[in-house]
Amino acid sequence: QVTAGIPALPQPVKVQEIRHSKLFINNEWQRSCSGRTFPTFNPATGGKICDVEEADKEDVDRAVQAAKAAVQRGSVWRRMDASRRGGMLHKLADLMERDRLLLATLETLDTGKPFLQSFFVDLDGSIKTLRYYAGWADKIHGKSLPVDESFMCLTKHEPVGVCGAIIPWNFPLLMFTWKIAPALSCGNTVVIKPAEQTPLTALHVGSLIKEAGFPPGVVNIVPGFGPTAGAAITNHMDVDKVAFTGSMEVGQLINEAAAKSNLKRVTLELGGKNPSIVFADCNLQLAVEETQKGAFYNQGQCCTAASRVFVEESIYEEFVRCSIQNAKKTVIGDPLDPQTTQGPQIDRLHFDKIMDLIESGKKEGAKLECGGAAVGEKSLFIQPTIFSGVKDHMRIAKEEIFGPVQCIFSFKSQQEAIKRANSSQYGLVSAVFTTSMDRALSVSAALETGTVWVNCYNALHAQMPFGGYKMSGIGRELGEYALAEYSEVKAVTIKLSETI
Ligand code: TXE
Repeated sequence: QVTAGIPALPQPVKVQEIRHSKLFINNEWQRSCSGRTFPTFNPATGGKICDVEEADKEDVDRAVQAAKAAVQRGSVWRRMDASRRGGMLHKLADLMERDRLLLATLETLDTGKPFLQSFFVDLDGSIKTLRYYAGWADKIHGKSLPVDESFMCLTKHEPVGVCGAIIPWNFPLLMFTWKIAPALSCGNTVVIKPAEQTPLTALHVGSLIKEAGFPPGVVNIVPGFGPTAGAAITNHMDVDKVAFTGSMEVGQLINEAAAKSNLKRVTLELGGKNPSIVFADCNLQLAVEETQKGAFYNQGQCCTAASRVFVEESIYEEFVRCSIQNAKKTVIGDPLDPQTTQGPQIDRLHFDKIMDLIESGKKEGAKLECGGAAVGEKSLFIQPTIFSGVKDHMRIAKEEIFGPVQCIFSFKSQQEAIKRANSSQYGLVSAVFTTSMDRALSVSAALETGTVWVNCYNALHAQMPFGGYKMSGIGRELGEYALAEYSEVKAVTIKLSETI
């Protein structure tokens, strides 16, 4: 539909009933062994969307058995041509495109994120990730190596086996595809646990996985809670690798459980307290908009959130003033309304954590420039909040807030800004705003983070590796780098009887 040359915006669909709420094991919809279910809620209204079957240890055992059988030597999946594996990932991407409006609607219902963001960011990123790894499937290969003496030496890249995945609620579909796409491209099988707050899009994609023709057991989806279903995956002796996105504390538990069980391979994508450094020679409007997008995107619930914005002293006041103006453009409301740019926080527990940190900012002496309170009495919406005059020792300067809160600091010298930016246990992403390419290059070389954005923010691409330095994680997702996390390297050394 096109009105006066402007294409109509995509619209959410009416969801009459949730079709998939059971465990997806061996390409079948199964009840949980315990018979237990748990509710999932719409954070915008507080209403229950539906009950979902709750996986526990026994269900995870069933899923792992299915995944193990599907990846064993001689299985259909193991013997399948690599190019066909890639074709199936493309097919899955096609089906997600077909169901894009429904998936975007479900994502918004379950998370509260604005519909257009679900449609244009989460769905777009998920589909592109699947296509990117579809292309890799028949290009994953080893090398032949020139060793000393008369040997023929080559390496082969083989699947790791059964890959466990545990994902969070802030980007349910995107995290689902970031995990399954490289795993399947490399020929592994997967047991994945969505976050207990947001199981719905993963389960819908389960139905698409079956429709795309993946053999039974290749992907198994076990909605449930962390200490039960999640821990069963990390402790399992037949899970060969676990990939996790979530909090640093749970990341530590997972690494420990992996070490104590079967030394399964571990990749972790944890939190951040991400610095942006804004120099006086920057394009000010661009820096204001990008850092604020970084701080407020997805209600601030991003591991990449621009949570520490260091601004050079000479432009500090103007930067704060423009940031306040920019924050006023935020449209808080029903996330299904395409005009809305900010929805509710994910749940009451998380809402309370954010409000507690906002209070701590006020108490510890940061200057509240705008926001700082909830919207309405019972809802989970929080006003976009800006603190200026933030000092490095304050809680809001050190702890991951994961809410729509921007903290602005001032700095005098480049050296000082770099030192303060790096003085964090985290090292996920950072950003630099300057029109000097020379400065951009030297500052990005000095920042201890897995990603550095120059004059942009949240610019993520399937081709680019993503992951953290220090306590922000282990390993890399996306790009060619992620293939190494889902492959074992086999070195084959052949003695030659003579060298010609
Ligand atoms: O995370 P958890 P929560 C940060 C953010 C947020 C805080 C808490 O600061 O405020 O973490 O959020 C599963 N064994 N991030 O409580 O608990 C859980 O079921 C195995 C950063 O939601 O880490 C879910 O599937 N699994 C972040 C997943 O871990 C366990 C995204 C994440 O939940 C488990 C989300 C256990 N013992 C929160 N306990 C990011 N990096 O983007 C929980 N889980």
